[in-house]
Amino acid sequence: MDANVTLYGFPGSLCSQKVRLALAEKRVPYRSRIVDIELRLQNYEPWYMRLNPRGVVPTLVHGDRVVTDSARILRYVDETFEGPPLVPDSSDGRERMTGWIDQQDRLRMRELSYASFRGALGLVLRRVSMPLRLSKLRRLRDANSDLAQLYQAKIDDVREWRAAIAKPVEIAGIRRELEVVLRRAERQLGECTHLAGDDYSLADVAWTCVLARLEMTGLAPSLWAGGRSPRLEAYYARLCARPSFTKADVWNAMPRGRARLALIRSIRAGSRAEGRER
Ligand SMILES: N[C@@H](CCC(=O)N[C@@H](CS)C(=O)NCC(=O)O)C(=O)O
Repeated sequence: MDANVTLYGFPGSLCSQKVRLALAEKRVPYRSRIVDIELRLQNYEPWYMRLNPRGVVPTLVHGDRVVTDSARILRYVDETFEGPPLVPDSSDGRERMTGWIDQQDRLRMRELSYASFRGALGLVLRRVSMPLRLSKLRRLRDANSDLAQLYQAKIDDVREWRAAIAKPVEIAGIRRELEVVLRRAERQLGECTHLAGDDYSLADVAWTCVLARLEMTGLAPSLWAGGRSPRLEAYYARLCARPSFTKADVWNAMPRGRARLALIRSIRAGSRAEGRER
């Protein structure tokens, strides 16, 4: 474990998974600090807002460098650390990679996920967690005048998030955008084995986590699995078979049984070893 690299993230967060996957692919040792974004909402605490002014995970701290935003962190990890290169050599490949990362970034996966989680968890996330988020943010805004603007921006962000997940039309729009991009990916995979070319790249890191999220939320069968997009399905199977998928603990299902208890304990403890028992 390298005390010089710390990843502030949350086990189930898609953006944190992207960064964990890139670190696993590059074989970078790091210290993991869990920021609970679901129950205790530690991402809204003043110490964390000072680190990541948008109040989101992940944040990578390397020495005295603080890097936020998962797409930027992916590039930083590739440029800074030794290990297999995750950016194509050719300018065409680099352009394709950037295109796929941007398309991933534009998808509103947070809104789609929260609208799609089923059962009691879904209800709690939609009905209970949103008012709690807003009341905590308002309280912290009023108590921390130096951060008031950041808190106000986060309140606006959470309001939009809450409004979006309550509007089926808006969620259907996000889903349609996703369908278009997935069809494009199916075509692309007819030309090369990975999204940016024949080598694995940061684009595949990002899309591994999106496809896993769609599997976890039960959306995969109606979007790309079950023979709908055979190339994408085979590609996803190859991504899941990479050792990094397990090492980085990319979630394609909710943890259950002992794994769930271990997860709750590690969230309480605030840090955890890399990887999760399945
Ligand atoms: N563009 C940012 C988005 C980060 C983001 O939305 N993170 C989510 C988890 S995947 C989060 O922290 N949500 C909690 C919140 O917004 O309160 C990135 O890629 O890092």
